[in-house]
Amino acid sequence: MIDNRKMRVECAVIRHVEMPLKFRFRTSFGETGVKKFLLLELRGEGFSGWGECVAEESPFYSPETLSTAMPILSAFLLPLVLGKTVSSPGEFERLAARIRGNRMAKAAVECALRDLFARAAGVPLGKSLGGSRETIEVGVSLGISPTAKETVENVRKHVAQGYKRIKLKIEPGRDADRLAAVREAFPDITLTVDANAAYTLADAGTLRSLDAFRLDYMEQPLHHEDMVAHAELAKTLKTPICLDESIRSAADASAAIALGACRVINVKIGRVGGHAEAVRIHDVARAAGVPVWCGGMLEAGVGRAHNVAIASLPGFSKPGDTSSSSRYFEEDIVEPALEAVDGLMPVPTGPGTGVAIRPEVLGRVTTSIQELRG
Ligand code: OSB
Ligand code: MG
Repeated sequence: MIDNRKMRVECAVIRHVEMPLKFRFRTSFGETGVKKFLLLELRGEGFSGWGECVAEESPFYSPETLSTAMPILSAFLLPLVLGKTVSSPGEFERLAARIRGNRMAKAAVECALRDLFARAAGVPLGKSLGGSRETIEVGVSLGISPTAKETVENVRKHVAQGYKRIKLKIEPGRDADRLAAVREAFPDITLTVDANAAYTLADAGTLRSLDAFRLDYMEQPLHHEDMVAHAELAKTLKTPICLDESIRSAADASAAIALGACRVINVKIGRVGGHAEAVRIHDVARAAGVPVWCGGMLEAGVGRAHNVAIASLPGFSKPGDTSSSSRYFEEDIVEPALEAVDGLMPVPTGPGTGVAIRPEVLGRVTTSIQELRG
C-alpha cells in the first residue's frame, strides 16, 4: 500500500442522505425501501476524500446503526484527524485501534482518508491498495420474493443482463422450493444463497438438502457469533460455507479457516473497519487458498466505488455483489456511473475512487449537513 504523504485534514462534512430504492429489498432480517446513510467528506489541501458509512437504520445486520455511528464519529473518530497533520491513512487506523467495535464508523473515516490521500497523490485507490484488475466480475444479490415463480422471473432478468453469479436470499420456509424452481429453469448458472444467520443446527437436514442444487457456496447460514456451529455444519455439507457477518477482522478470518468454519469469505469494507483490514483478510485467506469476494450493503456511488477498488485485488477471485448502481437507484450521486456490462464492472482509473460527486444530485438527496473542524 502507498502510504507516504502527509496531509492536513482541515474539515469534515457529515451528510445524512436518503435515496429511494427502485424496489424493496427483503432479507431474512428485514426489508428496506429507502437507502439511508451517512456520507463523510474530509477536506484537506484543496482535495476532498469521500467515505460512505454503511450502518443501516436498524441493528439487524450489524449492531451499529446510523444513530450510533454519528456520535462515535463526532466524539471519538473524527477528533483523531481533524485539524491534524496525518502522515498516512494507516496512522488513523493505529490511533483508532483502542476504540472497540464501531467498525462501520471507522471504515467511513478510513475510506475517506484513503480516497483523500490517493487523490492528492494522483493514484487510483485500487492500485494504492495493491489491486491490479482493470475490470471486476460481478454478480447480484436478489432479495426474498413472495413466490418461487417470481424468484425465477427475477433470476431470468439478471441472467439476461449477464451477471456472473446469482445469489438468492433465503430463510426457513423460503429456500428449497425457490432453489428447485431456479435450478430447473437454469441448470448451469453459478448460484449461491445467503441466509443472513436465519438457521440453526436443528435445520441441518434442510441445509444438507440444498446440496442437491450445486451451489457455489452457502453464505452465513447460522448465528453470526457461532463459528464452531458453522464448523460442525460444514462437516455434514458438500456445499462450501461462506461467512459474512461472522468475519469482523483478519483474526476472525484466521480462526474461521483454522476451525473449518468456512471455505469462502465475503469481505465488506464497512463490516471489517476499513480497507486495511479488508486487505489483511484478503492476505490471510489467500495464503490459506481461501477465495474471497466483495460483498455489498446496497451502497450508493461512493461506497460502491470503494468496493470496486478493493475488489481489484487478486484474491477477490469470485464475483462480488457490486452490481450496477442503476439496479438500485434512479440517479446516483457520482459520475461516471458504476455500471456493469455483461457482468464486468470497469475499475475507475482516475485518482482516488475515480468517481466525482454530482453536487446537484447530492443536494437533492441530503437531509442534513454537519460541518466539523479541529
Ligand atoms: O448479507 O450480503 C448481505 C445487503 C444489506 C445487508 C446485508 C447484505 C446485503 C446484500 C446486498 O446481500 C448486496 C448488495 O447488492 O449491495
Ligand atoms: Mg451476506
